Amino acid sequence: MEDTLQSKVEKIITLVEGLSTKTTPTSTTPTIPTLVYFDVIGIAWPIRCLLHLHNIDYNFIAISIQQWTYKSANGHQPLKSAFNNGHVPLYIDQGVNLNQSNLILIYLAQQTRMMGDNKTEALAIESVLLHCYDAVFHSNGLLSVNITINIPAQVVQARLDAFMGQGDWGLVTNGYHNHLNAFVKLLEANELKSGFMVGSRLSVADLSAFNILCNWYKAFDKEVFLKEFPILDTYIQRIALIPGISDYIRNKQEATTWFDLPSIALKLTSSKELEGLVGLSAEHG
Ligand SMILES: N[C@@H](CCC(=O)N[C@@H](CS)C(=O)NCC(=O)O)C(=O)O
Repeated sequence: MEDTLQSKVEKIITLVEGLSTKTTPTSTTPTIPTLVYFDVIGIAWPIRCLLHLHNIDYNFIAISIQQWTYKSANGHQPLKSAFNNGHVPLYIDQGVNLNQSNLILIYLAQQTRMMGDNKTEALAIESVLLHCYDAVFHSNGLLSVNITINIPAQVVQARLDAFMGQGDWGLVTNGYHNHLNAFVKLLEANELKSGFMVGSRLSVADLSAFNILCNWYKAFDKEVFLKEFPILDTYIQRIALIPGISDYIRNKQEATTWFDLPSIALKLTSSKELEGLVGLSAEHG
């Protein structure tokens, strides 16, 4: 018999609680890492791409929006409550239990030599990671602009206007442009002019910047991105051509950038929005 939504949610909760209560490794801590996230690209793309680049095997527990938003009789979302901070991603291996995306990235980058070649580069990389975070979550970040569910239409429109730089709040914050101008400055601040965000080689800063620039911003508004930020387009095209990354984009990455339900968001809801962003085509369905 097919699992009901409730029983599926209960199973995932048992799984997650079994993992997340272990702050130190025990005999039952999984021997291969586990990553829990939504079944979308979202903010887990750089984590998953890094694991792919380094051939690190891991269990992926994918959560759907229906499972996440499932409410029990008391009106609570039981799955959300299973996470210490009420959010995903969650990453667990024999050494750590991390519930913050940037921490997961830094931890994995340290294990895989993707955190630069010295302390100065490591700080510059963190700075890029923090900016990537701002571009999604900070006021006028793309997430709050994109999400529409349960938000009155006027508020959705006002957020969008500000994000696109229109109206008083848009002029003050410079929305979209502020976020992307900062990426241009970060790229130009690399004195080595290597084409990477930091230093002379690929780092986790490039994985995170690629995700935000390509899968979020370019997918959200291709026209503005191409017209006003050609430097950033050249950058993402170059990063996409790195063999392990092309392989990840073509063969592994999930079909959607966000939830596959148009009623939830303005854009970034379907695999179509990912097509042609970097001149590679997906080889899977
Ligand atoms: N600071 C956290 C924020 C994570 C976060 O907000 N994740 C979103 C998905 S991208 C989430 O859990 N959304 C569902 C919710 O907050 O209920 C991190 O970077 O990991």
